Amino acid sequence: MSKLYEEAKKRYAELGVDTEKVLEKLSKVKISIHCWQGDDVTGFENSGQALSGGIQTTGNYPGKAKTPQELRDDFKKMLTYIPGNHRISLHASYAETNGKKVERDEIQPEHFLNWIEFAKENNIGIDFNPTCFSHPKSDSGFTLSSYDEDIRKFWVRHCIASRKIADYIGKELNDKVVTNVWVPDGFKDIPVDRLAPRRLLKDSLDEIFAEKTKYNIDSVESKVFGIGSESCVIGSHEFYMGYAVKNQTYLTLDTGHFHPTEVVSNKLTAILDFVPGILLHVSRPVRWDSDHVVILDDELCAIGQEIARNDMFDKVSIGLDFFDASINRIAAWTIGTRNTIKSILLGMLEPTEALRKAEIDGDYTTRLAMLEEMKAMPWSAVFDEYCERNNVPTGYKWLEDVKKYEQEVLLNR
Ligand code: RNT
Ligand code: ZN
Repeated sequence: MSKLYEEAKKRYAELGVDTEKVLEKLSKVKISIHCWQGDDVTGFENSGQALSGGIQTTGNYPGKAKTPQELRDDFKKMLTYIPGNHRISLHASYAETNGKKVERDEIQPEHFLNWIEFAKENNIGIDFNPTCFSHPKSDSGFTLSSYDEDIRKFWVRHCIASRKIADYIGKELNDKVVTNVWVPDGFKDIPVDRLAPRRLLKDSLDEIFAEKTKYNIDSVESKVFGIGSESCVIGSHEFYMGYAVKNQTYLTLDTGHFHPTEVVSNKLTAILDFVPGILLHVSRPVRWDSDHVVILDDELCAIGQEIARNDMFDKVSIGLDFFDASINRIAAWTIGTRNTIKSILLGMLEPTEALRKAEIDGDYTTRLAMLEEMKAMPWSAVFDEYCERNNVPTGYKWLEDVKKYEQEVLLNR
């Protein structure tokens, strides 16, 4: 135990916070780390199809993973910098088909056996996502809400196949797998009919979720706009919130998918009691982009506080969704994931009961004073201690190792 930690432990104890209990609790929090930061959302279909669906990676940083093995190597490397035990979120487009062309509506569990093996070896869970973009059948900008019945049905079949894969994975790992449905559907310019496509999307979702699954958990993700869907997104927040409440699916809240002054931290408690669970896509919006690398900003801290204060860990699944191709991808993953863990730790280190008491008593002076003092508490010593106990680097040390890996592995690709 470091001197700094000992000191921090005392300081927190004075406020009634037991850092040992916090570290114990933190060790149970699993982050669902997205696989797609490692290869710029390319996947392994080798179709030559560019990333589409109104999301974009920019930058050409060398060393991106081009094969499933490279992606797994990089993911594994990244995990050595992350304290705790976590999960990997896969997209259907990361299927391994042995060079054979397998259409998206025909993917099978067998195409994910290497990923299952990888998860078992590294003792991590898996979450899943159908891939309804970067495909000729999504070129019109519409998938599950398409007026073209062939196209709509194709994507329905793809999502059903994805759920079956998720269910299989769950059975293999004896674990729940959250399958997140996000579609890019929307209009660039002002549509005449917003209702019909929304009804089509609803019908598609009903068809997709018709069959019961055992290990799979369904979730639906909204968006406010995308590139090419600036005027109307079919799967908007109200649409999916209504759908999730009515059908009791999980609701995915991507922190990059709302208006600039709207925050997900304020939505968690509003929705929590009306859905079986929430999947977070922790991200960072910057102007048109919803997917910058997550930094430890006010909103991230507020999310950590909300989850910790209300002990929502059972109902909120914390997933990540960002992709930056202009910096070292392993570093991007590490920064965003460590920050997310830090935000949870910060939330847990709060003397919530004392703060709540001040609030109930109407003593907002104390509440504000305490909240501000908390910002300068020695929480980083607690984070370092957590890293040390988990045998992962503290401070900047992970970066040196990333640079070494870049020289030895990434630049030779
Ligand atoms: C897109 C959604 C979606 C994707 C990933 C790749 O705006 O956020 O979650 O980013 O599925
Ligand atoms: Zn997302």
